Amino acid sequence: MTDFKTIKVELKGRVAVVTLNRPDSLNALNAEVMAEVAAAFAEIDRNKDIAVSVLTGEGRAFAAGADIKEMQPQSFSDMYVEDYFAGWDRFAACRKPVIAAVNGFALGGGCELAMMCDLIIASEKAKFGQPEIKLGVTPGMGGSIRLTKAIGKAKAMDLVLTGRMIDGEEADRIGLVSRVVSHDDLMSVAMEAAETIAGFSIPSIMAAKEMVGRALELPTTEGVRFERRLFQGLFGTHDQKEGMTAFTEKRAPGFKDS
Ligand code: CO8
Repeated sequence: MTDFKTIKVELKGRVAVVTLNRPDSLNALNAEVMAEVAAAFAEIDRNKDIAVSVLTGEGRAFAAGADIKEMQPQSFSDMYVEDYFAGWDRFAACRKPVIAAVNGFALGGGCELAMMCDLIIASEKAKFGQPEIKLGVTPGMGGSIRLTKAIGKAKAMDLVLTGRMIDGEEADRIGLVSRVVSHDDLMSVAMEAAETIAGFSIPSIMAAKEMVGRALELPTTEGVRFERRLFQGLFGTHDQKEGMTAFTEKRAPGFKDS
């Protein structure tokens, strides 16, 4: 794995742990972080030995948003013509599951980054919010869409229009996160979930991620068809035979990711 300046990447068995590492600026997401995260996840997608990732932040933030100091002087054409921050779409397109382990502030682009992940496990110290309205702008990394799909219009409007922060408990109650856990247990719970997923067959892990992702975008009939095609396709794998044979033989499966 390449060495990076603004993130740390560690491999733990079949799990990649990626840590945003600009703690002095609360892991604010600048162009360099975006490029490094996109490059790291492109490598993770290509690496046959990695099944799943955990994304977290160093220090007291997951990420306190896009880097306001970097954005402040930008013009309309910097934003529009150069499509500033479109690189985050490359992260969102990662085909293997990503677990966000949200250790602190996840604000603005930080909340939007967590929502690009597949599971969100929050520390009870986590703080979520879309405070861009206070800066004279709005969410710009998919927050208005992903947040509204995750928690519904009434709750999304509350967060986007008031800019207020919510804690991990409230985020859990309204369905923004998968689980909330004590701060000290955050990484062990995230790793346990990651290792559980990593124990399965990579083609089925990727198919599961793809179909749940498409569920948010397709009408029901099309979504059900899409799911069925992927399900049927898995009958072309060794691991479907092995998984079902192991069940009937009352033994653990030996998956080969093929
Ligand atoms: N950008 C740049 N620097 C930041 C950011 C940020 N988003 N957040 C914190 N920092 C820096 C601070 O400036 C400070 O640096 P310094 O020590 O040099 O002054 C350092 O981090 C520590 O922060 P604070 O001293 O402010 O720490 P506090 O504990 O007092 O406050 C807060 C913590 C409440 C999190 C506070 O820092 C804060 O409000 N941060 C900004 C949160 C925010 O508004 N986020 C949204 C940003 S806009 C955005 O994300 C848009 C996304 C869409 C972009 C799409 C582009 C196409």
